[in-house]
Amino acid sequence: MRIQLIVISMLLLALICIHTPIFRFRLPKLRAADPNSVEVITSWEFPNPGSQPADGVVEKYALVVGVTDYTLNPDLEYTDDDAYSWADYLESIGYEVKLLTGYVDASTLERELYFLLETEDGDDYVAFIFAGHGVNFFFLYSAIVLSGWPLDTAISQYALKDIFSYADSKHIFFFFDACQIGGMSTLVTSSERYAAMASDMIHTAIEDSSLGHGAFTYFFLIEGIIRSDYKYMEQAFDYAYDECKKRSMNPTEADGDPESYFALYPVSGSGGGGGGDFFYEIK
Ligand SMILES: [Ca+2]
Ligand SMILES: [Ca+2]
Ligand SMILES: [Ca+2]
Repeated sequence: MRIQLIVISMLLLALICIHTPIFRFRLPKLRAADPNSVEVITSWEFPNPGSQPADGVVEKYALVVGVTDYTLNPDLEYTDDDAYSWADYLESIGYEVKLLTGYVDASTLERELYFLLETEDGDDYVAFIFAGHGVNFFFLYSAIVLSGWPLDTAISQYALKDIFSYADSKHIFFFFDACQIGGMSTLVTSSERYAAMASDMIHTAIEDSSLGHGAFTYFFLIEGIIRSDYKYMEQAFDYAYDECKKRSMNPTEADGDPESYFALYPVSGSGGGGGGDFFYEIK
C-alpha cells in the first residue's frame, strides 16, 4: 500500500512537471533549412533601379527582414523580434526603415529591394538586415531562405551580390542571423561595406527562448550596440563572437577595411587607422 502511494505520488509529480512551463526543457531552435525543401535562386532577373548620384545629403535607409512563416521548413519564433529590435534601433539613429516580418516571399523582397535601390543615392548609408533560415549548398555557397509555395525560396549569395551591385551608396552594412550563412561575405565587394554573419558556411545559428531572440542578434545588437553603446560594428561583432562561441556557434565577419572602423552613421574620425578617441556624431 505504501509503495503504491509513493508510485502514484511520483507519477503525479512527473505529470505536474511536464505541464509546468518552468520545468519544460526547451532546446534552442536552429535556423537551418533543408536544402531539399527549397527552390534556390542563384541569379535573379532583377529590374535595373537606375543610378542616383550623390546629392550632398547623407540619408540613411534600411531594409529589415524577419521571416517567421515557412512552408516546408520549421517556423521560427524570434526572427520577427530580431527584426523589430533592429528596426527600432535603426530608426532611433535616423534611418528610414522598411520592415518585413512573418510571411516574406521573393516577390515581396524584390519589390522592397528595388524601392531601396531606386531611393538611395551615392552619398547615402544603407543597411540590409536578415533574420530567418539559412542554408548552404554542397558547402559551396550560402542562401537566405524566404517563405514560398509550394517550396520555400532560397536566395543565394550570388543573386544578392548581383542585386547589391546596383547600389549607388558605397557605405553598406549587412547583417545575417541565420545558419550556414557565411558565404554572404561575398557581398563585401569594397572597402566601405561590412557584413556580420551568425555563422560560417557549416555551423548553425540558434534562437533561444531565454533570450527572446536569435543569439547573434541578442549579443550583437541588444547587449553590444544598445547596452554597451558600441559605435563600431567590429566592436559589436567581437563581443557577439565570444558569447556565441560559448553556444557552439561560429559567427563570421567580412570587413571591407580592416584598418578602419565601420559605423552605422557618419562618425568623424572613424577613418584611417582604427578610429580616433575624439569624434562627434552627425545624425
Ligand atoms: Ca544622398
Ligand atoms: Ca540607387
Ligand atoms: Ca573595418
